[in-house]
Amino acid sequence: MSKILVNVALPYANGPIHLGHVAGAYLSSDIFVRFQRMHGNEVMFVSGSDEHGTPATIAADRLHISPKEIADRYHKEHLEAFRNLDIVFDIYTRTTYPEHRDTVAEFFMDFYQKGLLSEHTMVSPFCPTDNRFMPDRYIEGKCPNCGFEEARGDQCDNCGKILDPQELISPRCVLCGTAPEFRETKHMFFRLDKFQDQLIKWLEGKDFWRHSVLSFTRNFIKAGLKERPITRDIEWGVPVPLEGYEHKRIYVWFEALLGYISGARILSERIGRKDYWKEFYFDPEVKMYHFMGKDNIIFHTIIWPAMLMGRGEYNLPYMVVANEFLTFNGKQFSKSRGIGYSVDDILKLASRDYVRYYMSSIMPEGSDADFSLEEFQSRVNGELIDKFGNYIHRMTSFIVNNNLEITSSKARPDDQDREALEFANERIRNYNSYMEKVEQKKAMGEWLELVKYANSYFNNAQPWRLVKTEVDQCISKLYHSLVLAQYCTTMLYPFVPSASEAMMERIGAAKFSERKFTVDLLTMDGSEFSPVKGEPPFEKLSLIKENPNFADLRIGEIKEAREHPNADKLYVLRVSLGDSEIQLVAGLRKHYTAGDLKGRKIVVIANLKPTKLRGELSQGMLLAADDGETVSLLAPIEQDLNAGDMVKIGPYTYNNSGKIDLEKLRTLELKVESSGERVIATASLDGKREEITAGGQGITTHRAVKAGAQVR
Ligand code: B3M
Ligand code: ZN
Repeated sequence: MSKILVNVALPYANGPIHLGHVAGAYLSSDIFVRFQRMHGNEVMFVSGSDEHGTPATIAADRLHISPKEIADRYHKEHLEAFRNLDIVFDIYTRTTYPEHRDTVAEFFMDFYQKGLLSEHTMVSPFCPTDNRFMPDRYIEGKCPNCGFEEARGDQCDNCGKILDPQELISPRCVLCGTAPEFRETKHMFFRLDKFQDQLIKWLEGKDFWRHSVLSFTRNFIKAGLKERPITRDIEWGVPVPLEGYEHKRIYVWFEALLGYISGARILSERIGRKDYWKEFYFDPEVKMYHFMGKDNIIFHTIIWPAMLMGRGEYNLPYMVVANEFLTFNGKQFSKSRGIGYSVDDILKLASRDYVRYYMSSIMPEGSDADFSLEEFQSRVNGELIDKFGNYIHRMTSFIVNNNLEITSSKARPDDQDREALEFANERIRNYNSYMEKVEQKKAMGEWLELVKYANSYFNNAQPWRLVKTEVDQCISKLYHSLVLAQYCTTMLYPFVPSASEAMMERIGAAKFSERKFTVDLLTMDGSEFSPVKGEPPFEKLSLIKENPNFADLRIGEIKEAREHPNADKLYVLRVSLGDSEIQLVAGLRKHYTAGDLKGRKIVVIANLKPTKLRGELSQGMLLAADDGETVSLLAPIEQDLNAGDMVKIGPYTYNNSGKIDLEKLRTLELKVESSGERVIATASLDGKREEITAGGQGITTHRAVKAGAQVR
């Protein structure tokens, strides 16, 4: 039995956990931990919320709430999302915990006293309107490289070029539009350059790492390591324990990495073993694994080991595992554009077992993987259900229906049985080796091989024929079949824990009921069974039904509102749909002033047949609720959506079926219904009442209207 430390990248607490995160690091690490524990190893499994940094403040600014409120909301949501996928850490820490601040101060001062920090003056963007230094990401302007108008101060999202805000053409503050001044400001730098040789030496023994991780890291070091600023002119972050730095904070990445240690320390306190964490960080026998998405590699293979080297007595990572990206029908996940699934979204469509099964089978280990609902459905139905679940269901039902008592003493292994067990042991050896190397997709392949073999073993044995004439032979065949089922279920456990537990109960594996999942279940000796009968264990997925949503609903932004020249109740609006603009004619002059409308985020039907209203073209329709007294435009609950973002009806985005007329639109019976203290918009689609949502959040009205009000 050995100790293993598993640290998983701390997700930014600023948006929903989506399947890209799950595929990137979180599912892999959970599978690895369950496998190691099955082999009797003592694992400490740490992750948590990375709550500081510009991602949190950008989200907070957009929602006009504090970064702390953002962090509180998403920390809770993330923990929930992981638990709902059976991803259970020993601690899911927070970088806003006071113990984290103390750990950061301890490391910072240790480096300061050792001369591993140096102070330099930098030139940073200062916004005279906001009267504060702005993080580079808060400055945008024209990219000097490609001319993109909204390039960010740290990187141009269009051409990917790393930028310095001073390179931007006509830079402006994203919050207020003011042109920034570039002022001098002092910061502390971590002397990463001092670790160049030590890191190269440490990497020599890492040829078992994934090629992409090792080569990316070696190339980065070869380019020459430079000292890196680890303080920032920001308000939201971990304080800097230095005179004169009261208004500065620690750079988010430098402190977030220390979340692994502060998390381990907090866990130790919680379990009443204050020094337990030291057993994992100071014992050179302990293997430290890191799991993260590929955009976090350098922080974990260069900065983090250097920080640990800087302290001297800490273990260094044994293996850094980075998966590639998950795309959705070929596109990157985008909450606002309705591409891909958050964990909450996908669990509305399928159980955690099915999601884990499919995600494990497409794990982006060596290259990006693509998630498709079609493949999700076919893999779950065709493999987990048809090959695994139904096989166990048929076998256990047969045994119970025929009142057969299956014991190891009645096993009479013949050549075929010995061959079957040899085949199984070969699969198990490969499975264990792949799992140790974190090649989990290949390990799953071994599982599927054995499941298919076990199916044909059971069918070839034809127990339904044997039971009539050779009961002993029948019992012996069924015993070996139950052993194969025990092996398959045990191998599946790290991937699909809940379903595996249910299947173990179904076959009535005695060793399981005593000790749950241990590697001992992968040997035949001592295996006894008391199978039970039950309903078919799994229900087939039928996700790919015709998408009935014919309405192209979008978030729009009113750019301009002018009075209609020939109608005193109508406005002519210019509305942005992100990458396009449309003109709408709307009868809102009795309910809104033009100034009230400008800049407002609304919901638009973008595929209504165009028409002329009193001579003015109207290319769509905006949605407003009217309860007979008050008229209110529909609006997203939180304003952090962009013009053009998709609006779903239930789980469906627009099915691209083309232009519709008002009569067709009316079949949606759009209205607002009460939901807590507000109303939310709903529609009738395919005979079901569905909620209308955008970016995972509901659509409401910005004025109080009565529940039941029609939307037109
Ligand atoms: N929060 C980056 C990310 O969420 C960062 C990981 C920190 S691990 C210490 O992608
Ligand atoms: Zn500003």
